Amino acid sequence: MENKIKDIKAWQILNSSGLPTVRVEVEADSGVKGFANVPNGTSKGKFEAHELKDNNQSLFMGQSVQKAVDNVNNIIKKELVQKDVFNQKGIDNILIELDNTDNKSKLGANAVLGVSMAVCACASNCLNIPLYKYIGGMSANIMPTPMINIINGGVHAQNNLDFQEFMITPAGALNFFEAMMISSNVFYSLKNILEKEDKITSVGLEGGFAPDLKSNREAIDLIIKAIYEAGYTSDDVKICLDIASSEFYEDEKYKLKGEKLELDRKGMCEYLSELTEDYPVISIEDGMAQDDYTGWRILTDELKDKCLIVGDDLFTTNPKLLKEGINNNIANAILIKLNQIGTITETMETIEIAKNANYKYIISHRSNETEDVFIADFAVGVNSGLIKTGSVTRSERVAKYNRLIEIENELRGKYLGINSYFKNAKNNCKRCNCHG
Ligand code: 2PG
Ligand code: MG
Repeated sequence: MENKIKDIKAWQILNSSGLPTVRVEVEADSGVKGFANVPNGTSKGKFEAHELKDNNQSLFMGQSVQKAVDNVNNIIKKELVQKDVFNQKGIDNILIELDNTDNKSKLGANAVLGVSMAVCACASNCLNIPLYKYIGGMSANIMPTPMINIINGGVHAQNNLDFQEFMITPAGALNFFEAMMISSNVFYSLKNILEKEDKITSVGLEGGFAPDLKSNREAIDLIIKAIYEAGYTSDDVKICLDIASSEFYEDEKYKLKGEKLELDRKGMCEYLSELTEDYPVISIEDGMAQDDYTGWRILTDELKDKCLIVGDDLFTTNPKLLKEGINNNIANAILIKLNQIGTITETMETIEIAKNANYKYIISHRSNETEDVFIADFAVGVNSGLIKTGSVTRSERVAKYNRLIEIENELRGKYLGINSYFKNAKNNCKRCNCHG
């Protein structure tokens, strides 16, 4: 069976931050189309694939992506027309060779990924099957557990919190929809608490609240209080953190504004370790900076049996970097972002490497998103079991959750909850006496 690509078009659209990104349409011979929008990061890893921007200050303050769009319309299209839309790997390899750089800097990862995703979407539409089924076939049967961002800090908000994302994960939920209900209940319980304490309830880039607080610990205390006031316990709802520590690592020191601390790598490791003792923290992402490999090794040794140690900036979804990390016993989980590497095939390769090494893999959004729900289907298709895609507010985030609700209704997929991914999870809540 074959269905050749007839046409490829790209144009600029706006992302959730009101800045331009790439949208691609791929049309097959049969007239069936597939679309994809490319997301963009704010706190980017050093080794991420390159997002090509025009750097012309008179166009969207230098942020326009017309060059990437032109690369799709003029260079990529010529090479892919008449190619079989079902040959994802072959198409991705043509894209990789055409770019021929280590980080997709010639054509732009935004151009390349837009095409790779739109080809995949077009192929599933040609077969008239849902995208998750096209990606995962019969083995796509697990609903992911969401990690839901309820407080934003770091470079995702204009507040004084150092950590970028304070998330909850409803461990006790029976299914995906219930997980969303629990998360929404805790979100509104937190809103109530913030209002009572006269704190602002405006939100950051990913839809979590962005109050000014005294410390990262205060943020976690408020979340614990919100969990209990919503009628749950730390058995039902656990905490995940994206420390995004590369953003505050300077001169080999971790500089925490709120706590007014300057920690060396050992100190930072102890600080994080204490958080896991005091709170039901089940996942720590980028606890150490991308340049602090020694710090990563210490952190992994210390915490690998207690929680997920997730590499985001550290691995940037790159198969080589992940292999290196595995060989050095660094982390035990990886965050997967398609635009960090630039094609579906390479992303799948990284996931295979993670699976074989028994590393967990979490499918993730970017801080600047669109209404595209590709990653919801992708998470189910690759059986990730875990997804991080923002708060329960802001439509570009909620669109992914709503797609997952739709998939759950259709698939009746198994929902495992985070405890099944991490059996050693503890229910500690030593510091916070809010629940009596
Ligand atoms: C992260 C992401 C997504 P950004 O660090 O994990 O939450 O943020 O897209 O800004 O890199
Ligand atoms: Mg991150």
